[in-house]
Amino acid sequence: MSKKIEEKEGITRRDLLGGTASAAALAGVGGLVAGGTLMPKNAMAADGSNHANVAPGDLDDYYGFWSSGQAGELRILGIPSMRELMRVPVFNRCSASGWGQTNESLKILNEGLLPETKKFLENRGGTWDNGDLHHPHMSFTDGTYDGRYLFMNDKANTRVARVRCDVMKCDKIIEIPNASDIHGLRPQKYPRTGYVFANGEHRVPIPNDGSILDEPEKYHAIFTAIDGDEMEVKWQVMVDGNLDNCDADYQGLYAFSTCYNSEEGTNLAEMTSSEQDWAVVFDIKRIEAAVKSGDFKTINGVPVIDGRKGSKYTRYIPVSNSPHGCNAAPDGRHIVINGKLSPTVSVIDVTKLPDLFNDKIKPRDTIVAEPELGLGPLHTAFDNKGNCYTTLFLDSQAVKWNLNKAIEAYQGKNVDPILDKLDVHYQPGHNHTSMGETKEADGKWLISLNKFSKDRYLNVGPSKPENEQLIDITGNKMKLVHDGPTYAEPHDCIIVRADIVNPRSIWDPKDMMWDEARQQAKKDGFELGESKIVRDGNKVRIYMWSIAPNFSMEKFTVKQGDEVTVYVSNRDMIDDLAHGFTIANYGIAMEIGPQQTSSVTFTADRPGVHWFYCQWFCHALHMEMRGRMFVEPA
Ligand code: CUK
Ligand code: CUA
Repeated sequence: MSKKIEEKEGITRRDLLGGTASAAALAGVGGLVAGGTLMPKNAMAADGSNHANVAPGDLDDYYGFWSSGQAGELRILGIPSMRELMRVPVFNRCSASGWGQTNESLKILNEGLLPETKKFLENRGGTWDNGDLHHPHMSFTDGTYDGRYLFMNDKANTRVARVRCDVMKCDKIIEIPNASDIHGLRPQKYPRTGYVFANGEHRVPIPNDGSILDEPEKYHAIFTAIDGDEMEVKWQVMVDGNLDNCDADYQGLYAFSTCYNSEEGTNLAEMTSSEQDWAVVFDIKRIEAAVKSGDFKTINGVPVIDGRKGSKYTRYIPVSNSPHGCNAAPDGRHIVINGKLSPTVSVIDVTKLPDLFNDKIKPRDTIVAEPELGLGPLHTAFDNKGNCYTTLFLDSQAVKWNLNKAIEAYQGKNVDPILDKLDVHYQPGHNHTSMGETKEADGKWLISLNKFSKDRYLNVGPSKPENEQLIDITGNKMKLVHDGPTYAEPHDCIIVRADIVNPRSIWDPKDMMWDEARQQAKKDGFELGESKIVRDGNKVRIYMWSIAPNFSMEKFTVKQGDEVTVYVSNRDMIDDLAHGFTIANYGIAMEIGPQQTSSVTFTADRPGVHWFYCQWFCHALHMEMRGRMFVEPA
């Protein structure tokens, strides 16, 4: 917080702006624009009566991209207001948008599944409708976010998804072969993404065909490198132990994973029995050379490199029992491994890794600091001043500590690296700072994603929201400024400067998302966007357009038993003018954004009159925006 502002007793952003914020007005206030430097006093009130410091109509400084855990979607928040701006369905089924029902979304959901999964799903509706999305991360170019894509994992069904940042919709989902239950996920930071690294957390027998149960030595964990442009698995590395979280360096040379089960046990007692586990380091250049030279086994079509102990492709750095978070510092040099069951974090210096891989030093020689921070360190975030912020799950605290001081203390100097501790409410998992996983970390905001809210909100019954707290980190002491409840269960988030993210306002009508619809219309002899009915045996294709408040057809007729595909092209060109298409008592609903085409296929097995209507409020005559499907009895 700026001193100048503090001195002006009682001044608020609204006072400064006369109630409506504008960039021009802000520019006059000595450059105190960016979040954190201009904090109205009432935003800091503990009673939560003010919704942080973004006035109605004013825009946030940052996009927050949030996971939703077992809810399966991606969420977009504005930071610092913590306003939820959008939900992007990814691994879940969405009633509002038709994700999981439209032909366009089903193609994305299903085409990247492995053959045996497709077979498994045949009698289960054909598609997964759940997922467990933990880690959303943006694509990088040269060590910072580039606004192209967001990548995210599905721990429940072993998938990796990509969201296009130009339209904020998922465009690719792939299932990862050989691995089981993708957890840690990070994009390559340098030179660009490039690879997306993904950890298969749970060890399973390979092949997992039912011939092996209690022979843990035949279980394996798999580290995967995916090409983020093609969304294809490029190579995998088989490792000892399991894999938890991961990160990449700023040089494009190494990737890192934490391992919490070096014991390779299959139950809790076995998994936590030894004093030490490890962080695995992957030598990307050596692995790429191995892929070229053929030093791998092809399993399910993917080159799998043996990176178990003794391999030249990996090194295992011992750290205390059951480490969890893995975070590369924006100084480009240090990787923080978070202790979880140990009160310490271990700091790896990446400049020592070439010597480690050439066997000139021992694995532990790469550790340059190991400060004791408190109980249950899970994840660490960074500012632009060499400070780190670590969540303490068991202590319910955020701890701020200085990296250089921690290194000095490890060298034997009598310095305390801990600068501040702040109570959070309660039991934090991930945290994140504004731009904190890039070289452009700016030290403005810290988010603490707390697993329990307990008494922080009105009681809503036995199921309670999580609690996400916004902390101002511009001063020496951390300042809690906002509580935000969220539904199940955001593990992780990133906070991206708003100028990096530039989505379109309306779709390009030529977007590839509905290319199959376009090709089908062409085969049927016209351009998508026209209003036509095409009968092709017992297949009927209804092509309609919508312009508020009309569908191009008041009614259409099909026969009972027909396979019907309805294509709706929204020809409105107005910002925010989405239409919907719902068929009553047929379980059909989808969204059609401005200039978008959406389609849905179903069997017309219920005779009679069925109203279809627009379910996205679009016009004063929105209620009247409807028509009839008549299904003639067979
Ligand atoms: S994990 Cu959830 S608190 Cu899946 Cu990133 Cu650490
Ligand atoms: Cu169109 Cu509501």
